Amino acid sequence: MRLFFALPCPPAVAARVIAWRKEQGVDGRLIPAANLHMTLAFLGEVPVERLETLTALGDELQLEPCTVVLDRVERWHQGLISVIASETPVPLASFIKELNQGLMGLGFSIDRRPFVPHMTAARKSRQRPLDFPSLEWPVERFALFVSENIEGGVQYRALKEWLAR
Ligand code: 2AM
Repeated sequence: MRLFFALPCPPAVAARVIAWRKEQGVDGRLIPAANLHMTLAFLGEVPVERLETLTALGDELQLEPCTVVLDRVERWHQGLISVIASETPVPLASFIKELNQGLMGLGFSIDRRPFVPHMTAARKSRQRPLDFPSLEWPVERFALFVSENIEGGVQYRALKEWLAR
């Protein structure tokens, strides 16, 4: 199973991002509303037997409610349009530290690059949108997602969700 921990995008934020994409005429492969998320830790292919240890880790972790402010847009490799938060709220930074420590303790390899809070809005886009209006993302939950191939694309499905507390 191709797994990752992420923040599911709140519907109100998704609606704003989709409206912004339209206004800006963002082209390429637009990420469907239901797939919008912010990756916290990407695990890659994981044997199904390991699922229980991962959900147990999620049970142990505590994410304090906070607000991420998406405030700029960049065009990355292969035309990936990413909306970015220039700052990581302290509760989210400590959560990611604990998540990574937990994952390492379970033998998973983690991304060594510094965490940049971002959400992919489109891929294979030919140009960078001009700007992105500042947008608040209330962080109220995190989830363990599975990436599944479906007809005509990919679907990210939350296997388990936890409320911030
Ligand atoms: P992206 O948002 O930057 O595209 C599901 O595929 C999620 O995991 C996506 O959000 C994707 O990041 C991220 N992801 C996919 N492959 C990855 C990799 N090799 N390293 C880190 N994140 C990855």
